[in-house]
Amino acid sequence: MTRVLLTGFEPFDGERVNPSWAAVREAATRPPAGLEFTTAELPCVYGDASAALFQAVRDSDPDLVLCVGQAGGRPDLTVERVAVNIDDARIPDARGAQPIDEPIVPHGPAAYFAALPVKACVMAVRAAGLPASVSNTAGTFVCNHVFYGLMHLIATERPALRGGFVHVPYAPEQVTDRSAPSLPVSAVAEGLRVIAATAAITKADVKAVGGATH
Ligand code: PCA
Repeated sequence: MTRVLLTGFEPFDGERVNPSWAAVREAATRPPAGLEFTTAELPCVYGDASAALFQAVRDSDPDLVLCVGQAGGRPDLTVERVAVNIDDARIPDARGAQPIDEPIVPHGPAAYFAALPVKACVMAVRAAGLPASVSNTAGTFVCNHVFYGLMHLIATERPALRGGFVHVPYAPEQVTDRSAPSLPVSAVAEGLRVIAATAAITKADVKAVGGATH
């Protein structure tokens, strides 16, 4: 059995739902064969979010961690390639903090790559009939903060752990009155299952086109 920790976020920025947590919860009701899922909901708060993640890692001692967050405006599941060592908030977090240009880990590496076969994960989601792509920025808000915290934990304390970050589109109910892309939560949940199953069995990433010109 591969133990997988899936995390999602609480709603933020005035939204009533966060599709990341809704999809994680739904995915966990039907884990793929050979995988055992545990879940945690993270607060949208700098510092507290990674503390909650680290506690969940201690509690469930996973082999693989997939952190998931909402990326409103993106049309597809995006598997993040890189976490950067910077907090630069465009909006305040759920506790009102708005750090500007502060390192997440003082003197830590500028960036970490995901410990995930990102291209293989993207290809597998597409093969399952769902839209996905590689993303080269997880932003500089709480999602990137948690992603960098996870990668720093792997680099400094848990070298056997694999993990990374997936951003997901709005749920349809969030965009009924605006023209923004969305994906049903059940489709996102299926994509997360596929990513977890692919990451669990893929040791070396595939060489496939997935780069960006900008
Ligand atoms: N998305 C935000 C934080 C929480 C979430 O779901 C982000 O992309 O940073």
